[in-house]
Amino acid sequence: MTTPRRLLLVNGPNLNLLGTREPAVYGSDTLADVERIATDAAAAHGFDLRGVQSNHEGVLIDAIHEARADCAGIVINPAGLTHTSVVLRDALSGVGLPVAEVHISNISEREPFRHHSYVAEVAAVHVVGEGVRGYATAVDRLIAVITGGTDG
Ligand code: CA2
Repeated sequence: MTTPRRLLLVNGPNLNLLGTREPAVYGSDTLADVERIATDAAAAHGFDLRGVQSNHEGVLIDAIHEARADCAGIVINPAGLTHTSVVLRDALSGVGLPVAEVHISNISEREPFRHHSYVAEVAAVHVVGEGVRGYATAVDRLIAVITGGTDG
């Protein structure tokens, strides 16, 4: 089977509130802006992108499972689930697709409870602290992993 030229973008709990508060930490862009940034970055490589955001862990896990059917990789900001969720990590490792983990803020420079990521070990790409532009970085680097750096 040929590799599909599609990515799944997963945004975890509370990221639907982006742009509404805490601009000093997360900036003023909205979730729609994030999805546009990631979609444009993917399109520059001839990929399309399906975005999902949910405040419910099971919805995110179902979307990750469904990606096996038609996606070549997953870009994920697990939000607070980063620091708590073994089941999200198991879903990502279970589908076996390459994963890029992205965080808007630099989690290693924030409160100690944000320093550990359950997802980090199953991700091939890690982007932190670049703001919402980090989603474009994550897309670029994940596509390089998928295509072996040839973009083809
Ligand atoms: O820096 C990131 O991208 C985070 O994944 C964001 C999570 C946080 O729990 C992680 O430690 C780091 C928080 C997502 C909620 O974002 C909001 C944004 C604006 C207003 C309210 C929540």
